[in-house]
Amino acid sequence: MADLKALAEAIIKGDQNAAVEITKAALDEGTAAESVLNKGLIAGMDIVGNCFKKNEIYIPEVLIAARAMKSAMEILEPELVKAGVKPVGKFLIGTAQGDLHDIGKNLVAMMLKGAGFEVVDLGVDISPEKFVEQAKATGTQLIGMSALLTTTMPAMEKTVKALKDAGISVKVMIGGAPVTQGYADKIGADGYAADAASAVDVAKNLVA
Ligand code: B12
Repeated sequence: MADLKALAEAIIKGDQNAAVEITKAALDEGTAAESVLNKGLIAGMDIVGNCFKKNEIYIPEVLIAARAMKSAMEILEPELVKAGVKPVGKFLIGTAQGDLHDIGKNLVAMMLKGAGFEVVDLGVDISPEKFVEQAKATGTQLIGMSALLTTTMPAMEKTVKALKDAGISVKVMIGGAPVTQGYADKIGADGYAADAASAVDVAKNLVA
């Protein structure tokens, strides 16, 4: 019987080899891909997210855990597709127009992937027009925007307006060091989170 607790443990420790080996062994034994995902990978990332939220671990540990998760996901993904497992939701993310800071955005993308979302990462310096175009093209339910510069925050407001003007029914969540809940309220964004682990909770609530 594959040890999915050991898989979660491998993710928490960021042990890429163990994560890949246990995932392969579990699938070879006939364990359902969805169980491997939920009881192994997501369970591990959940703990990583909580420890990060409580400042018990820091960014490097999260990145190492995410790398282990990514390697295991490469093996698991084709099986999930075959089994028709639906993602929790689709999430489109990018940094605000003019903003090249992507470390926080990448962390949020990884944590949401870890929580079972299908993540489309548009990258950096995304214009309101591109967000609108990609929202239409992907049919996403949720968009995330990240800004680290006070000068790029207004681009978030423009993007929220552009999405509304285009009549796209999508929830928008924003974040980044200078961003606050008050700013999210002011520009009409649906959600805000101060860190990547809280972003998962906010995202889950927004698509629920
Ligand atoms: C690394 C860095 C850079 C790197 C970026 C590399 C990269 N690939 O990201 C480089 C060197 C390129 C850079 C460039 C610049 N930078 Co810079 N940079 C930083 C620095 C040191 C760290 C930022 C960071 O990565 N933090 C770590 C991440 C994990 O934190 P975070 O992004 O806040 O993300 C967390 C949360 O906010 C949240 N979150 C983030 N995004 C999202 C999105 C959603 C949807 C949600 C829900 C949550 C969420 O979750 C994350 C994880 O918990 C900061 C200073 C600092 N100590 O913060 C300055 C800083 C942001 N930079 C600054 C400046 C001024 C610049 C430049 C203009 C400098 C220059 N004169 O050229 C350029 C601008 C480039 C551009 N157009 O974007 C200023 C901004 C000042 C301001 N008030 O606007 C800062 C604050 C430095 C300072 N004290 O002056 N920078």
